[in-house]
Amino acid sequence: MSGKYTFTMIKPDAVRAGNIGNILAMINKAGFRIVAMKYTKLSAEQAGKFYEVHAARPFYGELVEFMSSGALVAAILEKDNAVADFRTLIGATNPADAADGTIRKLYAANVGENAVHGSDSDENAAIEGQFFFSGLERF
Ligand code: 3AN
Repeated sequence: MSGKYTFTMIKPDAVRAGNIGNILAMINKAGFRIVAMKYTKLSAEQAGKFYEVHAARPFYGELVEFMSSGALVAAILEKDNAVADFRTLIGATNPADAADGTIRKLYAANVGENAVHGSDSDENAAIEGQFFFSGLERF
């Protein structure tokens, strides 16, 4: 079982498509509580830093360009078993492989522009949350 917190972003593709409200509704319905949230935009430098762990991957340049291409919604979410349950809710990285009813199945176009981010471990959830939010922005 994972811990109580995860970190998410509603990515620029989903923002452009007008799906912020639909995705937040699914997150609420699945039982996650919003601890922190902001609507913001990353510079290419900031997106590069956020995805530093993927720097050696062939899609890194494309990923940084996409994640800095428009506004996004960043949030810290709370629920028992948050990391694992949130990854179940969003579905597989590639929407073609995502289960029916998942956020990516419903709203993602392809593996690169896949609508939402979800932390892959408790440790990364903490690091990613700190990237966007101070202690004063958490409730
Ligand atoms: P996830 O977001 O499901 O944890 P990761 O951590 O493997 O997936 O990848 C991080 C992000 O990199 C993905 N959300 C996606 O935007 C992008 N990505 C992953 N694999 C590819 C790929 N094969 N081609 C393009 N972009 C990719």
